[in-house]
Amino acid sequence: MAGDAEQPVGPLTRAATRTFFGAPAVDDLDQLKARVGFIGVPTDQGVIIPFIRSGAFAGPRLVRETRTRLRETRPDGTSAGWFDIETERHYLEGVRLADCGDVLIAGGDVQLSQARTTAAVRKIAQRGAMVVAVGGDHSISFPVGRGVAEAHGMVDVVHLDAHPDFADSIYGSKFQHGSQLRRLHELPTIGHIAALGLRSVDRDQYEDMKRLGVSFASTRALLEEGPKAVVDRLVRPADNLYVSIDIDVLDSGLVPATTLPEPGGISYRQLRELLAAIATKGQIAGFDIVETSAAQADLATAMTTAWLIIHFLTAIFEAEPLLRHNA
Ligand SMILES: [Mn+2]
Repeated sequence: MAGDAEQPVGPLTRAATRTFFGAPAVDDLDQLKARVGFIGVPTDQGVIIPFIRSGAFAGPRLVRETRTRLRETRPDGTSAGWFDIETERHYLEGVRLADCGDVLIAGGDVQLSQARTTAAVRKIAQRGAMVVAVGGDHSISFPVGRGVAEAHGMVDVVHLDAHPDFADSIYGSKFQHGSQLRRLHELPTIGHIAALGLRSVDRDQYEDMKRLGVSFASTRALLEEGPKAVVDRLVRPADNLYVSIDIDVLDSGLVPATTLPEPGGISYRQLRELLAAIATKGQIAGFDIVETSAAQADLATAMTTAWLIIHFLTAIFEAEPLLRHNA
């Protein structure tokens, strides 16, 4: 009955600042004890303005604000997981997640921001957590991948993107969102690289990838061969893998609020298949998901980003017993 003071009305408030999927916030990385450590990297200083609009700084906030099925935390601090009606199974239950906050970006000082990003990520990885970095523009994958690689000694990289991001430099800059894969390639801690889902590529970057031993598959190859066959052909089994997901690998119709939307991309289902196949090739030491932008703010893109994180984590944890069995 309306106005009945005895009626329970449930919780009255919720925390002002939402964390990724409701995971407990961890302020002191030295105290981190989690299987998965989320970190926001809210910068778009790598976007090649003015030709491309910035706005990807907002990615971590947009994803934190989404509401998916993976949102509760049990009293012991582990995740309550999520139920998937398609398989009639519950996933990620009991996994300890943590939101490590955002890297403190130093406006106007890309080198300092990148040094902080690497140091934060290295610490999360050294504490034994899988790093899940939410960008930000794609330039963050260099400092994030570097931090993961330093913590593990060596990682192979899988780059999922409509673009190769393999330019040595663009307009005189080596640290924007079209060169981070090239910078990773130069590190002694980075092993084999596979770039999948390419469809908007300069010829010189295509030649450089061939010359420097980067494996690659076009969007067309993914569509014709199927995601699993491409992964089996190009992604080598490895002890540790770093996966970089540019949301623009998807068809632009699915991610209208990404920084540089490209038509003719793969579907959400095909990307899930791709990620599930990659998860069987080796332990995922970390992954990033980038270029969710507020330039054309769109909840659909943020929801796509959030669900991809959940679906990839699910695939990783489903693949882990198989990896142990094969070892
Ligand atoms: Mn990219």
